[in-house]
Amino acid sequence: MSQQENLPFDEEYYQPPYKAVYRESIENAEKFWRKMSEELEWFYPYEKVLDETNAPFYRWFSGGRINISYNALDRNLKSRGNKIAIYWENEKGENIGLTYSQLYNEVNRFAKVLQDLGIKKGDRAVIYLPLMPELPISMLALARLGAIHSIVFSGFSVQALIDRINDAKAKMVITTTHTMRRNKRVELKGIVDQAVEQTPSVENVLVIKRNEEPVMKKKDVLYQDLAKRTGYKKVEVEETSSTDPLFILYTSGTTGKPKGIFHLHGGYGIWTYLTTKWVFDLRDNDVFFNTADIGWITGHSYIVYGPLQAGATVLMYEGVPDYPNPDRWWELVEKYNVTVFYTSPTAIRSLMKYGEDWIKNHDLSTLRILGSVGEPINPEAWRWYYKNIGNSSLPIVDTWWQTETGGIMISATPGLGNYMLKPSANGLPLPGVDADVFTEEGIPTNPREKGYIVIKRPWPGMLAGVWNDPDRYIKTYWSKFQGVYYPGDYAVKDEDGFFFILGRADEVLKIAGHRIGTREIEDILISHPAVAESAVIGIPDPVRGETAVAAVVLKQGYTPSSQLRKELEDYVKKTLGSIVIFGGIYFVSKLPKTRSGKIMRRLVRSVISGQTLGDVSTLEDETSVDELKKVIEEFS
Ligand code: 6R9
Repeated sequence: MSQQENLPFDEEYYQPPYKAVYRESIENAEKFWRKMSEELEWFYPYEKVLDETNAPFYRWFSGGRINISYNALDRNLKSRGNKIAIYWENEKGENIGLTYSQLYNEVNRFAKVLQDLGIKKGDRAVIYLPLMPELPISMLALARLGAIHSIVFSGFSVQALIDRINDAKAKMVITTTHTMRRNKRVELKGIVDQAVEQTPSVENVLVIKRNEEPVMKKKDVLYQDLAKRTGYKKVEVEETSSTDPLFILYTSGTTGKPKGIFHLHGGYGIWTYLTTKWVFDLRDNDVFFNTADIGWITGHSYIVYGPLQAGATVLMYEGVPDYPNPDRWWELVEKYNVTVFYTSPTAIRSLMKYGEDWIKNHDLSTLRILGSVGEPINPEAWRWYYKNIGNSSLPIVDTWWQTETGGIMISATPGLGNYMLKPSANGLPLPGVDADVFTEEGIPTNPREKGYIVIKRPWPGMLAGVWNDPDRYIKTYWSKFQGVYYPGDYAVKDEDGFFFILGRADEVLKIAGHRIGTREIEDILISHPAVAESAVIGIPDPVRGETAVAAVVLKQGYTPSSQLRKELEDYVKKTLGSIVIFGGIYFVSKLPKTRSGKIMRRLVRSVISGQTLGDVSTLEDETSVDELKKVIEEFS
């Protein structure tokens, strides 16, 4: 980013202790992690820092007993009982504040209700809730019992819910009637009702009542009824082992079937706690506003588990940034004296278009650190954020990480004195993160040469595996290069060791920062009666980062029309979720394929984005490419 000349990026901005801490974490790993783990409370000490006997199924702090919900609540009760843990506000300005002791009480009451419904250690429950207080409450309650939560983002729809419930064999679904978006009602329970018709493992649907009477179905139980009967009682915390699963979060990969990434109480607990402190530097008087949804990993780790274990105050906002006006977030920053603000490049770009007047009327002077996550941030958005929200003086931590990594891996670390920012760079690896960039052949690239980012040793926040699919775990993450973790992103590293993440190296899209696989969209498209075949690719979008474009072959008897195009779009949104945003659907009579019949998505992408085709020697029928070109020309 050429406009950042005034930014500090020379040696003197390496304040201690980042360098020393990083060096210690690599050279003296065992001792380092022993020391770090002492900051949390253990029921029983672990035997081994890192158990490598079943690599790559590495296990951290094995033999120990620790519970993340206990560390977030019980541990903080003693010193911070009366401190606000969670502020919540919605579009209308309705709000509540829960202190650590109130949150503790709510979580215990919720846990008792769950227990009475037969939920016990190891059981899975799917949570399908908007950003309402019961979302973190139910997570922490399940974790308290040693049960495993799997949150499905409320922007997903019926099919996505069915697939996740069935893969996890969830015993329970926790939901509510609806949420409000731009003053419009968004139905949730109706979607659950449809889904549970196809999910035999579900015994109960626990319905949380909001301001309307839910229509109850046969498996439904009303939370408020049970909670009233239960009252506020303490529920014994389950002394889970470090290696017991805490949650499964489904994420997209290169096939149509989402992967159940699962994380464990010990390693994930320590990683989210430490990274919260290292990156966001949270102290006792901070108010942390993370605009992510808890349905994605960013919310799991940095609305709930990291900040609450660190004893911080978080702000949760149920609504969109530009309703009722485009200053909704700045209003909240001012009202709650937010000090650390974390958002996505897409959100920044969507607010840029409204101009700066919406910011000027608000006092943002409490802010001290800004963050970005989810996709690479483009220079214009960075500059706008830095200048208008950061008053040309605040550090922007551009945090690179993934569902799989549990927490932030590469970023500046103000909590360790490292404020060093470089144009377009994510920053340096966090302590314990042994990152590098490899060529296709698996050797380190030269400085500034593009390659694949890799992590060369296990770290505590790493995924424990893919639920029900150990082979996929090995194949996806540990097979491209021998013995190192492969995240699937392109990157470069410069001569000072700074990493620049360039984007996905696989068939995964980031639409408005939301991760979705092209194959998942293809699978839904071909389940529509009119569609015979489809190839979905991503194209750049000025606001959303990327959108999905589909080339579709229709079945006999169907003819292309703008009406059918609209119908397919709606069908995908209704079935998979509203997060899928199309940049175009093109009807063709055949797709470019190899002689062995494989769809050549690379060629579809080249044609649609107007790039040169590259190697076409395996293409079976060149007219397929010509036709697609023609269709696109006609369309535009
Ligand atoms: C946390 C999260 C992971 C993918 C990741 C990468 C992209 C995330 C980024 C970034 C550049 C950043 N990504 N943060 N790219 N700069 N600061 O987003 O998790 O939804 O699993 O997505 O997002 O491509 O591989 P997840």
